[in-house]
Amino acid sequence: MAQFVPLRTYREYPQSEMIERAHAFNTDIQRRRTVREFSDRPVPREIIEQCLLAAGSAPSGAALQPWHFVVVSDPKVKATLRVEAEKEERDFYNGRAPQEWLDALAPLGTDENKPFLEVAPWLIAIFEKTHSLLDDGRRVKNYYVGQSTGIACGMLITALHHAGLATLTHTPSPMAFMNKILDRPKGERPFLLLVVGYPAPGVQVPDIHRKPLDRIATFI
Ligand code: IYR
Repeated sequence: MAQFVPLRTYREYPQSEMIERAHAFNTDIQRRRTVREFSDRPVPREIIEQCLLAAGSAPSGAALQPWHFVVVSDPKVKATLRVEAEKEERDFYNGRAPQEWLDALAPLGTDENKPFLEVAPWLIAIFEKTHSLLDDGRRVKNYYVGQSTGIACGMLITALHHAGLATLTHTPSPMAFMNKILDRPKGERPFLLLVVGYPAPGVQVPDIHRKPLDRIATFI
């Protein structure tokens, strides 16, 4: 049965303040860049926890929250993830990926070496769940699992950026090894592996640019 409570958290701003906030947020989020070299400087767990709670507030199909985050700081687990990811990536870069895909990746300068999986203080493995276990013990199907988990990941990346951390959305493919290493059941599919930490000192990023508004949006 549906049960409702008053919406107490919504906050309206004067229009001028809304415009200012929209500009300020865009300016700040435009500073976000994916980095592929991380510092080993430690990052307090409390920051990760708060960002995960922010991510967990994402909208989801039937509000079933079809995601699970495995947060890794154990050096042994990170080392194992690196070994397994690099195995897949070696195959990817040496035959599995079609030339067209490798050409698309060329501007990013990526290769099969993934030292960041051991260097960065935190790895967050995100799993999408085909089913949820309700509080009453019933197992139910989840809906819009990819969209929901994608939104949660976007919010996680945004929250981490807002906190002052850098991320790398890493998608070793295939990612089945993540279930084994991180002990997740079959009903949870690896979605992505987020690398989190401070950027390495002096890190460089690809000289790529974001599309202007008229190439990403149409107003009708
Ligand atoms: N998974 C590989 C390849 C890769 C694919 C895409 I699409 C990227 O945007 C970046 C990399 C890797 O992580 O190197």
